[in-house]
Amino acid sequence: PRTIYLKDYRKPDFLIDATDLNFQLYEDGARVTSQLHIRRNPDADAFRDVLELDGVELQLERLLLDGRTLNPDEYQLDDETLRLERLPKQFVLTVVTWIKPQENTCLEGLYRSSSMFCTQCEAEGFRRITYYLDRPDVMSSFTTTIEAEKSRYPVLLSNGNPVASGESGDRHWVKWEDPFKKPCYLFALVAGDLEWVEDSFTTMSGREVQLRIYVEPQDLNKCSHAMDSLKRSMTWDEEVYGREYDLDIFNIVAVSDFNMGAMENKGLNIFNSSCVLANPETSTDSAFQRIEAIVAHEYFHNWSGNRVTCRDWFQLSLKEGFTVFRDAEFSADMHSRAVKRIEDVALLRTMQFAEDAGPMSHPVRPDSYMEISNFYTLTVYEKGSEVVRMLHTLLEPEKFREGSDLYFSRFDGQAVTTDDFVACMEEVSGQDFTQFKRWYSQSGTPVLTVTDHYDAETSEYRLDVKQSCPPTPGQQEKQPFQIPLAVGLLDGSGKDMPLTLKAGQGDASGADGDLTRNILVRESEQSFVFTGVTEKPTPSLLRSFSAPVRLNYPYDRNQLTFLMSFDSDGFNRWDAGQKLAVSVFNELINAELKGEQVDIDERYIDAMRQVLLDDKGDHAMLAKMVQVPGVSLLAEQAEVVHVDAILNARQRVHERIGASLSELLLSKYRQLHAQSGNALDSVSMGLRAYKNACLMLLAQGGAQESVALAKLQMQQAQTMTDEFGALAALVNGPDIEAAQSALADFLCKWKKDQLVMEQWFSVQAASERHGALDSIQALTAHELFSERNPNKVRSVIGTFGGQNWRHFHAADGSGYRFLREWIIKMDGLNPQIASRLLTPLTRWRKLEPQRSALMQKELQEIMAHPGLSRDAYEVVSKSLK
Ligand code: B3K
Ligand code: ZN
Repeated sequence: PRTIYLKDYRKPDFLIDATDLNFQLYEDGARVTSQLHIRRNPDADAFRDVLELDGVELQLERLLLDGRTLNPDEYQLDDETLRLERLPKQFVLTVVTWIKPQENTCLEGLYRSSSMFCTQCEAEGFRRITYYLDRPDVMSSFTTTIEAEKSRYPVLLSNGNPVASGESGDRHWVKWEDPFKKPCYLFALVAGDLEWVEDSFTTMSGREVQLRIYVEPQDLNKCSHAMDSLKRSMTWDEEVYGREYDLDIFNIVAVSDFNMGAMENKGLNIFNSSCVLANPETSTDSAFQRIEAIVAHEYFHNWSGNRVTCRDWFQLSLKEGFTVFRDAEFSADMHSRAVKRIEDVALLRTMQFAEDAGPMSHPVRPDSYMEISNFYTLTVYEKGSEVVRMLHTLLEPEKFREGSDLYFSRFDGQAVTTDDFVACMEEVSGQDFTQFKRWYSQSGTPVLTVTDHYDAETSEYRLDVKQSCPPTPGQQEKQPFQIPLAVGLLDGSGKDMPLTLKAGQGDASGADGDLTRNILVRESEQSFVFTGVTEKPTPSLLRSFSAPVRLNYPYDRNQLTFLMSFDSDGFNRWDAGQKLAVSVFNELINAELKGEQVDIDERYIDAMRQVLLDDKGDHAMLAKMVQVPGVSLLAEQAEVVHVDAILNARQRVHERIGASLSELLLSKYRQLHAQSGNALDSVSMGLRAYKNACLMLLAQGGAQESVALAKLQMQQAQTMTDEFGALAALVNGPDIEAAQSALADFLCKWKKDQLVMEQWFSVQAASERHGALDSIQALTAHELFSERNPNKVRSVIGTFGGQNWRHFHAADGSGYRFLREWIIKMDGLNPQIASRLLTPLTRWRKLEPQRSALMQKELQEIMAHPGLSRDAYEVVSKSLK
């Protein structure tokens, strides 16, 4: 496959001013007639009179130029392009293609999901619908007419507003018009027998918008949460960014077969049903929160993505990083800011850091790709969001808002770059972001190594900061980054000391006397001196995770327990606990590798005890504080991953928590259970989260009491959070029979609900006890499993490879072999899904030698497979390099 480079970007030679589409949908295929109003691009870099339209798996039936049918010798056709030369300055091209949505298993372009037709065009799916300039910098006015059998497809939807409709015989049609120009990746169409819930929203300028969520009839009772979330998002974007919705209609459709979470098509968002449908009986609190965030994310794209879009796919983070930042701030405003930050950073540290240290490592703005679908990554999304967050920190909220206003007004209706975005932030703030922009171009996770020195005589406290960044593919040497490092200094009683930075010793945001300052690290080595520091402080560094870096500071465990109790920064209180836990784990792991026995440091158990004794803290936060670091985090932080040593250490820690803290966990559980109820507010959710965390710790610690409690909780549960929390505790608890019978009961109760069953699949696939390879194989043979449904594949195969460390990494290589077989099977059906399943195997270099060799062997097998997709080829070849 060919590699595409950012440096080769050229403006399009032709523009498509208007795109008129007509779809005739049948049971055996679809006829697409498109009329393209094309003209030469006056701003083309060096105009070439060759029109190359993208098209994949299309059957071309007719081609007309200004109404005249072209003969096959007047154009060239190959597998991926339709080429025309010697064209007039301006013309209408009519293209008629026949496509087969029924046979489309890659779920890009137009395909069938249950009994409906739907589309997914980002990034390059539109070329599977008709020949087109399938690139985001070609923006066009779309009209879409959909014609289908009336009884099977009473609902016909596309972007914009319906402007006409009609019937003839058993068929009917609807014509949609989108008043906003858009690139074709934002095109959408849905046809099906759907029902809907409806609501409305009045925008800040008083316009009335009709809101609808379309679902299959059985899901009508699962729409209200998404609808409420949508209205909250609309209000928030008006209040925080001054952004108003711009069409008269906003539609959401839930589909069950979908490659990702959701898609922000103009005026017609299409969602994976798991990311929009919820009610308390069937959905956990985490699902509620995830749905709220995704609904918001897709809605926010209407400005950050649709009104202002990307020039090319290298700029993907322009819309994704910014929109993730926007949805994270929205969630922080709706719930607990510290808890949201903890969740996001935990994801970044376990998954994005691993990606950035692996063979697919790439900058937030990549400079090359083979298959763009492989670049919808944690780096582009989550690290991209961290980069926008740092700009927000450097500008502070008011200036940042000015910058975003400028960005939206200057580039409205255009396709632009991350440089254009940063330029707006420079312009309003007067800051120079030349160095900052390395965050977009350099890959890898920077490492900050901090040491300190206190001088009692001068009352000066100095931080010595070194930064470095490990080599990544294609980037051996790195230039220093500009890093905002948020610092607080605690006195002996745990109070923040006012901070005064010594003149001439680097910059920091804020003012002298502030309790947190963002010092600006710009050099590879740099010192910062605080004056008037009356006693030796305990530093609280990288507060709220002010930059996406690894921080090394030689904390001793007493300092960490001190920070856990007293840090005024909630995120850092949690992080101190994490650091303490990780250091205890590393001690256990290293001892085991040397064949030694060490005791678990009592200070860790004591710190957990203190958390459990805390009666004042926020429950959602305490639930995070009692969590034991997962295998993925420990693996990411290790130089070489010794799976058995990590699993044994976790086992020991859980048993020890069980032995020392069961009484306390039990009483905490009972106390929280009595209070938690089934309301859906943040406080009740926090109570349930904490309660279920206690139950899980009891189960993992082997406490027999956990079995009876979980059974009872499951029987009496009025919310899925309680029901599933109990099931998970049984599945991870000491009584195998109790777990089996709970799984059977749960299946019996919920087998009609696909989304609930996906949870049932994944709780088993992740389980050390119930997820041995033969059980996983049985799950893939289950009647409710389907290899055509990405959610099912993710919940079994994806969960097994990503979370089930014990069995996926079985020493005989059976887990690796199983995954390889599934990757090859899926690659023939759905390359995007296959490519995602590859991730755990790409980490082979970090494993100890035996496992590493076994994993490498499977990658080589995949590589040798004939007809491998471009998606899988890119990941496998880069992983083996
Ligand atoms: N923009 C889509 C992602 C499309 C992925 C295509 N492979 C969802 C989102 O980020 O909002
Ligand atoms: Zn997005």
